[in-house]
Amino acid sequence: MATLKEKLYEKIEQWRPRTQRLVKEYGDVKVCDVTIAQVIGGMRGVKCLVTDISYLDPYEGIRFRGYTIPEVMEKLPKPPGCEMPYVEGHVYLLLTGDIPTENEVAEVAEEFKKRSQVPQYVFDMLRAMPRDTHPMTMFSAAILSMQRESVFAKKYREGISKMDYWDPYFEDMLNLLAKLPTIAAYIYRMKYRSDTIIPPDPNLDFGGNFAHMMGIDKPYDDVARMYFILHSDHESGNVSAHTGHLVASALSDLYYAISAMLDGLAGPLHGLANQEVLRWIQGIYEKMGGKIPTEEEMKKFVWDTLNAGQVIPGFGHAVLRKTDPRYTAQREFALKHLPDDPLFKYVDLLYKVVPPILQEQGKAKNPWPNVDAHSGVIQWYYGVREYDFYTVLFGVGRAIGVCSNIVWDRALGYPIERPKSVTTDMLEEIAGIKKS
Ligand code: NMX
Ligand code: MLT
Repeated sequence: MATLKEKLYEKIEQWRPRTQRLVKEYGDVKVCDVTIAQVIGGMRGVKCLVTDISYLDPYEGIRFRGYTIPEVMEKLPKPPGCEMPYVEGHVYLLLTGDIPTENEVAEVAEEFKKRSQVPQYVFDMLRAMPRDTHPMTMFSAAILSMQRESVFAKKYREGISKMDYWDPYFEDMLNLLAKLPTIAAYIYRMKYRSDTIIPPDPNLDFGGNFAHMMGIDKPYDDVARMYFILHSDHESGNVSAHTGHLVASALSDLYYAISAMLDGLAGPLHGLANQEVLRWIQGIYEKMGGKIPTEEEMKKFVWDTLNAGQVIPGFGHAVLRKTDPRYTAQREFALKHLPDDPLFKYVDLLYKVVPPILQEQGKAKNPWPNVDAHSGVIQWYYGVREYDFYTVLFGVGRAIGVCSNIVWDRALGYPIERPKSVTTDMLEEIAGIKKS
């Protein structure tokens, strides 16, 4: 059996000529026009990034390596007796584009096991931070603190060929991903469980071990697997993926890039929206004295939030124009495992009342729920009620996709990212409202 690295190299060798040919022979072919609204408006819809790891269709949602979420969940191997696939298998899929066999999954699991020991200085550093530091700050700092471990940074200093950059990035990827569940669970137990740390169990898979270190029983292992897979990748333009890609384009190593990508994920318009959803729902819950609001009462809460100039967290999207299939996957899980949970009933009610209100208000281009509208409810149900922590879970998952993308960025020799800016004067000239 070819190892993951051999298989990856084979794929890279096959892929390189396609990229090289496009640049050499078709480099002048136009991909799209760019309007002034796009230049000012966050580059929405500008096609200027390449990834083959996932693609986001506005109406269908995400496909990982060509597979929809239900297909990924069905095709990837699962631990015995579990509902959700091995995260290790998803790592294999994102990197190679192939559905792995059980043996290939076991190989990734073994690699993670060998590389999972977190250096003691990471824990020492976390313990030196004020305990009320946001968990995302802790998570990002923990990863940055390990930068000295980077294989790529060392190889670069020694003088490695550009064609081989992907190899030490791949080593950094496995070394880093292997440690993330332990670091995340450590932050959780240190901050929110009276500093009672649960050591890893080397016999468990990525998701199972995370659930074990969180101290939460089955089926939380499946929740963890589902969560990490669903959040892994969302093509390249979202803030976290784009930040990781951008930082690594300067040949900053993966520790720098993943720490930076987490900093982008920590914004309330991006990954932090999952904690904002819970905070917002809790506010309603308190006002209602714990009762489920009627449809009319809920509509009033939604309008009050909009009229106060705030966004409804968990709704809207820069690309999607339909309900996020990641939301649907979590909704299906909730319908099966927690149909009577009061918080689920809130989310269910919001699914009913928010889209027509956003449509009536007429501002949001997408009135439908995104992934963040649902994720907190499931965590809450299984006892993870400290919603500040939710974005860390998103971050563990997102690291898998962003690392895979960065390995491929280096394999295909993508250059340093450097778009061009213009001045307002120049835009006015282009618009014809000002003469030069
Ligand atoms: N509630 C209220 N207003 C909204 C919402 C919403 N959920 N979504 C968009 N709008 C507003 C938006 O603020 C903007 O207003 P204005 O013209 O006053 O600036 C207008 O509608 C047009 O925005 P769009 O073009 O529809 O959205 P955009 O692509 O700029 O932003 C989001 C996308 C996701 C940032 C935006 O929909 C939002 O703020 N949603 C709430 C926060 C959220 O759930 N974020 C998580 C996204 C998923 N993730 O994990 O990252
Ligand atoms: C994501 O998963 O990154 C979010 O849905 C945001 C996006 O795709 O823009």
